Amino acid sequence: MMTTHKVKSVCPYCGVGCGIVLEVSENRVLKVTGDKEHPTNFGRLCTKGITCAQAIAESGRMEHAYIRSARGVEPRPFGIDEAIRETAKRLRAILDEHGPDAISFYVSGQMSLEAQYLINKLAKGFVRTNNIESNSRLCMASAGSGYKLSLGADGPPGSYQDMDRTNLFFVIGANMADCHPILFQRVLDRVKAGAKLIVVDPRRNATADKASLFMQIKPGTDLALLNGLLHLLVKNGHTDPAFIAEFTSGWEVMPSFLEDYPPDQVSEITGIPEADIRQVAQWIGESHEWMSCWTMGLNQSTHGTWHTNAICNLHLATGAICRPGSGPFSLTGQPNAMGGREMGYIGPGLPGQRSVLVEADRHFIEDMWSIPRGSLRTEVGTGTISMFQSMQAGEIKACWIICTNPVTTVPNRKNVIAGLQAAELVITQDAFLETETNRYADIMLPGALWSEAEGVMINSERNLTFMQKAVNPPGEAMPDWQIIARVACEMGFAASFTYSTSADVYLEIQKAWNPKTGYDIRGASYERLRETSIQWPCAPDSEDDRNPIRYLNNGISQNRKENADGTHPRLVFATESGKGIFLARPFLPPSEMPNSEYSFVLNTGRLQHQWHTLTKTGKIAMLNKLNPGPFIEIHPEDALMIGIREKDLVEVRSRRGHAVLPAVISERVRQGNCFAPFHWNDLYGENLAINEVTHDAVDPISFQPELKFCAVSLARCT
Ligand SMILES: Nc1nc2c(c(=O)[nH]1)N[C@H]1C(S)=C(S)[C@@H](COP(=O)(O)OP(=O)(O)OC[C@H]3O[C@@H](n4cnc5c(=O)[nH]c(N)nc54)[C@H](O)[C@@H]3O)O[C@H]1N2
Ligand SMILES: Nc1nc2c(c(=O)[nH]1)N[C@H]1C(S)=C(S)[C@@H](COP(=O)(O)OP(=O)(O)OC[C@H]3O[C@@H](n4cnc5c(=O)[nH]c(N)nc54)[C@H](O)[C@@H]3O)O[C@H]1N2
Ligand code: SF4
Ligand SMILES: [Mo]
Repeated sequence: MMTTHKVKSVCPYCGVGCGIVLEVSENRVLKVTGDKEHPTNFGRLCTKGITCAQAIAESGRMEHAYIRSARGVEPRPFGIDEAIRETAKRLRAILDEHGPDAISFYVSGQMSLEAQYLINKLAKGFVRTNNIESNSRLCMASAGSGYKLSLGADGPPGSYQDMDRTNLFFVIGANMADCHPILFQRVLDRVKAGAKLIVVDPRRNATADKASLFMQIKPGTDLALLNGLLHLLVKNGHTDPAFIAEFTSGWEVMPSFLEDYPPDQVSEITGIPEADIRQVAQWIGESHEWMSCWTMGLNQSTHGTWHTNAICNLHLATGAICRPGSGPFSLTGQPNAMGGREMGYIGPGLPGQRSVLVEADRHFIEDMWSIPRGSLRTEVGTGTISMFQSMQAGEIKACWIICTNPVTTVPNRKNVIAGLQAAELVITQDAFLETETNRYADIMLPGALWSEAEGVMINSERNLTFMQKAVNPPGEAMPDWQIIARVACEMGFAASFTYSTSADVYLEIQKAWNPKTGYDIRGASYERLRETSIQWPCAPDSEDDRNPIRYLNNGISQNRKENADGTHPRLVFATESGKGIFLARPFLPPSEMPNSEYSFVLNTGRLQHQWHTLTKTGKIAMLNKLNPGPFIEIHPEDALMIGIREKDLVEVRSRRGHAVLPAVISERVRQGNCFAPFHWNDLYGENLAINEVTHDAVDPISFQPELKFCAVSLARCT
């Protein structure tokens, strides 16, 4: 008789982080259901969640390591031990000959916390380079740097529970209905109970369809709107002067700065009717509790950091932060991007929300890793884009890519391809054999998938969920953390990378408690996590699984602050002064504006039933039926003007390259704008890759590229 058992885990797709239950029999997952006890989804799952186990088996998995004897030839399978030795030997040779900065790492928000921690430890502590980037640079870097400047530390101050109590949702640059579907269900439950839903987006997406008021903004003009709303809140007497006085600094300059954003001018810049701007300001001002949710529409911009600052300004000015039902809530893209940010896998980061640029942080981590003081370097790079440029220039000679597919997902991707071609050594570590990036690899290492190993993932609201192992990895595939640890050992760092289980790695991570930011997972042991998910800050002996509000001055996870008069403030932000900081951020146009030759604005993004580069969802019949193929959305007036009909092949051309996609004529986009999903790439046909076209100008603070806005021409293919 067939016996089945159940294991608990987390959905490996979006940053909502839904709990799942896998029904397993004879090394196969038979069924996936939502975990009714999980505080994120209470049993609900979207289409991707329900089907998430289907890509584990018979889906083109990489079951062995592969090595290419020369560029461009077919790779040959190798034993995993031999491939790990070869990887280590070649990395070590480059390190010895050219020094630490000849090596680079490009990693992912879809790896477990343990793998993210180890790769950063290897890069910064042992190879001793800060050349480590992750796909979060394309995703959450702006939200992270914005939070740090406004509130002192990365990560949202509130939690999903705010959604059950708020009176108004201000959703800007986020298509929650498609990209965070189960969280959006929670939003809609609250809307049914009377809360308002404001949606700001240039595209009338599925989220906008449910809005109480939809603002179809001109792309790239969000700063004018955000400043304009604060202008009206001030004029309407809807700010909270007591909160501003006690918990913030920098307000002095705001009223005069905001004078430049009267509603008539904001309407002119943004294309939103003045009455709507006034209405939304009135609603926000009158809402007892209100929260904002944003994602790539604001982050993927050359002013991404400023967007987060402008949102924080609104919350600090209305005192709607750090209390149930209110706060600036940046939604995370990938299932463990929050974990990666906490581990410091973007540029200068160190574990526990630390940075190589801060001496005390370096000393703490040097001691934790038992390396001499002064080992950690302070020279830092300028992001993913420039890392691939340094490869092209020959400065970086090796790149180890784990759990990400940059040949398709980095803007202006020709630079990525040229960088990989110029590098002496390209290592990819992926769960699947056929990916666009694997085509450029010298060594390919087979990673186990989420359900094939133990580990932890942390979602948008700082909630840690344990992934139990459900099945064995196929062939010689191995958990990512273990491949990293073994390569590190072979490189000569065995004293610091010998771990027998992921639990050992996690025990080390728990030491990274940071009393400055409140980052604290000391109380979230593997033993406890096996029973239930836990939200940080979580101090040892803490009994609550849920810790929904940060920056409380209770002296538990964060240092307690005392005022000169001996009193204790209720809230202390992670800034030097302990106050939230107002930052006046003027509206500036995007960096690449349309002109007569490239007269349209291209917007790119996601569809509900596919995931990024399709290595997983593209193999699932149910999902392919729902979102079958690529397209470009064009407004009917524009289509008429350039003579394009439904399904015609359209050439989308920019200064950098072109793609050819079938037309969908749609009023969802504004006139002058077009939209294409970026899911379908080289494996699905020629000229599909939209990142041939996109541009790679970056935000000067976060180094996040402006993926949501570039100038293109459109023409019917003849
Ligand atoms: N189904 C599905 N879900 C996913 C993913 C997936 O691949 N598939 N990926 C996950 C990841 S990693 C991420 S980062 C998230 C992304 O989640 P989202 O950011 O919600 O998704 P996107 O489609 O990238 O774009 C969001 C919205 O930004 C809008 N936008 C473009 N330009 C502007 C602008 O100038 N101003 C404003 N206000 N809005 C603008 C777009 O029209 C779009 O509606 O989704 C996660 N969830
Ligand atoms: N034009 C445009 N481009 C974009 C965006 C956009 O909005 N527009 N969004 C950007 C954003 S926000 C993001 S997050 C990136 C995402 O970009 P990527 O990270 O490049 O996209 P994925 O397809 O998720 O790539 C994950 C890779 O890891 C592999 N993999 C999956 N699970 C595992 C595992 O457990 N172990 C290992 N070793 N490998 C695994 C998959 O097979 C796949 O090859 O794209 C960015 N690019
Ligand atoms: S909402 Fe996100 S985490 Fe939840 S089931 Fe869907 S894809 Fe998975
Ligand atoms: Mo993302």
